[in-house]
Amino acid sequence: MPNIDAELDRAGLTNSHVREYVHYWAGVTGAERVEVISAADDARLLEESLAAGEIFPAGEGLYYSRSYSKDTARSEERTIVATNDPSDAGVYNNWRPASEMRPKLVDLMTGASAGKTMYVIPYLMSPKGSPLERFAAGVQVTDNRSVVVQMIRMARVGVDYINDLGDSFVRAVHVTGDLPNLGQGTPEDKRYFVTVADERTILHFGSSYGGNALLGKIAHGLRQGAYDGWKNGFLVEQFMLLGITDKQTGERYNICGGFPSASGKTNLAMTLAPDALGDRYYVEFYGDDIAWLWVGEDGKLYGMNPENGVFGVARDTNEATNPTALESIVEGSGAIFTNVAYNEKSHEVWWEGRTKNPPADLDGWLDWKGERIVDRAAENAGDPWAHPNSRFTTTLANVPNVAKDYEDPKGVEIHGIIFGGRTRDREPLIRAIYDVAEGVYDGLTLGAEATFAAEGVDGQLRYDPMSMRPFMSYPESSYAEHWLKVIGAATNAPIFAHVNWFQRGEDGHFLWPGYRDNLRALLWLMQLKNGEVTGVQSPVGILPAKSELALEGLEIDEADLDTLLSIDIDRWRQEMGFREKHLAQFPELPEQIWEAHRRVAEALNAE
Ligand code: GTP
Ligand code: SPV
Ligand code: MN
Repeated sequence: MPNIDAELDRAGLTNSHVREYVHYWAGVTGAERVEVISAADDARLLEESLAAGEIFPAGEGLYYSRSYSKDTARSEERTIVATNDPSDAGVYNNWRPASEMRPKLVDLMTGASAGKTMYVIPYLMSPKGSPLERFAAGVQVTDNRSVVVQMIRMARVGVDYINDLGDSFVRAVHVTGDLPNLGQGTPEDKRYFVTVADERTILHFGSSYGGNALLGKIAHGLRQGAYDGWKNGFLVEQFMLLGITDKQTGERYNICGGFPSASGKTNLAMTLAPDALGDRYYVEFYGDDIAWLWVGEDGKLYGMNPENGVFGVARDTNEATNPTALESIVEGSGAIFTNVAYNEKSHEVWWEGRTKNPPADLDGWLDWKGERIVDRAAENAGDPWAHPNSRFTTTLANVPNVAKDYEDPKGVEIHGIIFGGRTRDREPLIRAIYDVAEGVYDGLTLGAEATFAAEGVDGQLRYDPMSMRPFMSYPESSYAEHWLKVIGAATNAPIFAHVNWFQRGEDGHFLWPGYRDNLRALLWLMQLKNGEVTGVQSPVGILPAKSELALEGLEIDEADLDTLLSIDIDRWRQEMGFREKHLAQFPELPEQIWEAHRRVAEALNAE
C-alpha cells in the first residue's frame, strides 16, 4: 500500500474531501505510489520524462512527444455525459444513466494503474479570485507523466487552488489503460470518456491524448462547466476571446466566438492587425478555445478564458498565417510538440505548412509515428510527416500579445459574439445580427461542411450548435433557452455576427485571404455597433457595403470581394430547409428561436 497520507502532508494538501478522494482512487486503480503535483515540479518532471524516453528534446527548453498511433484525437463516439436524470438526454450528449456508467468505469479502472505512480493534480480553470472560481476547481488524478506536464501548461496547478474550497471541486480521474490493446475504433473498443455531470465527476479511460486525457480542458472546462453553468446561470462555450484597441480613439472592443474544432479559433485569437492597419489597431489575445461568460452585478456581459495555455493545431502554422504562435513556441518557452515530425539528430520539429516544402535533407527525420522518412516505401512517399491533429502546447504567458489583464479575475466586458462556419459557398464574409434571439438562432445553426463524403449530403452542413456539438452536456432546447436567458439579462447586449473565412471559387481557391486580414471584418462589426457605418440590410443580417470595409493593403480580386459581400438567395432558401430539419430534432425548442427562423425564411422568400 502506498503511503498516501505522508505524501499529502508533504505537499500541504489539507482539504479533507480531496484527501478522501485520493485515497479512494488510489485504492481502485491500484497505483504503487502517489505524488501530489504543483507547477513548480515542472522542471523535475520534464527531466524524469526525458530520462524515461517519454519525451525528447526539441531545442533549448522545448520538448517533443508522440502519442500511441491510434490515440491522436478526441473520440466522439466513446464520449458520454451521464447523470441521474433521464431528462438530461439531448441529441448530442450521448446521455447514459450515471448508475450504469460509474460501475463500468470503476471496473475498467480497477487495478489498471498497478505498478505506476498516481499523480494528483489540483488545478483551477479560471484566474484565482474569479466570480466563477468555485466551479473552476478540480483535482485530476492520472497515471501518466506526460499528461501531468501538459496539464501544468494548460491549467493553474497547485494545492493552494483547492485547499480552501471544501467539497466544491471536480473529481477528474484519468487512467491511461493498455493503449495497444484497447481496440480503438473497433466493435470491441474498451475506451470510455465519461462526465458524470450531476456528480461533478469525470472518468476517462483509454487515452493519453488531448481532450481525452487533459481533463481540466475539455471534460471540465467545457462539458462539466456547461452543465454547471446551466444550473448556476452562466455560459460555457468552445469560444476564442480577443480584444481590439483602436489607438486613434482609445476605444476597446472585446469579441468572443465559436468556430467548430479546427476551424480557426487559435489563428483568429492570436491574430495581428494587417501591416497596413497596424498603426491604428492593436489586437490582444485572451483565449483560443474556451470562454466562460456571465452577467456581472453591473448588468454587463463578462467573459474569461479558464485555461492557462494553448493546445494549438500545428498544421499550417507559419510566419504568414500565425507569427504570434511561432513566437510563443520559441526556445526557452517550455513548449511541447506532440505528433509532429521530429529529427532525432538535430532535434528539430516540422509539420505540413510550417515551410512550403519539407526539409530537403531527410537525414534524421522521423514522421509522427517515429518511422524514418528515408525508409518509407514508395507508395507511402506522399503521406504527411506530421499527424493532421498534431499540436503544440504552450502557456498564455508565452503568447507575445497576451492581454495585460488576462489574469484579472474580473474578466472582460464582451461587446460582440461571432460564429464562424466553415462553408465553401453561401455564407458571406460577415453578416451582423442585432436581435438576441436571431443571434442565438444563428449560433444554433452553425456548422462546418462535411469533410468526408460519407458524413453528409453535398451542400449540407454538419451542424455544430455554438461549436459545442462534441461538448454538449445537456439538452439542446434547454441550452437555447439558457442562452436567451443569460444574454437577455445583460443590459448592453452584445452584437452578434456570423463570419466565414472559407468561401471558395469554382476552381477551389479561397475567395478571402484569411488569417490577419480577418481583422478587417471584425473592425467593420465594431464600427457598426458604434454607429460609424450602417451596412446593407439583407434577409440574413447586415452586410458591409464594400466602401465600409478597411481595404488598405489588401490584395483581392474585385469579383471575389463582390461574392464575399453578397447573398446567394437560392442557396439560402435550400439551407433553410436543412435548418428546419436540424432544429426539429430538438423537442421544445423555445418559440423565440422558431420565430427567428421563420422571420429569416420569410425575408428570403420575399426577395
Ligand atoms: P481546435 O483547437 O481544434 O478547437 O481548432 P481551432 O478552431 O483553434 O482551429 P485553428 O485556428 O487551429 O485552425 C485550424 C485550421 O484552419 C488550420 O489548419 C488553419 O491554418 C486553418 N485556418 C485558420 N484560419 C484560417 C483562415 O482565415 N483562412 C483559411 N483558409 N484557413 C484558416
Ligand atoms: C478540439 O478538438 O476542439 C480541441 C482539442 O480543442 S482537444 O483538446 O484534443 O479536444
Ligand atoms: Mn477546441
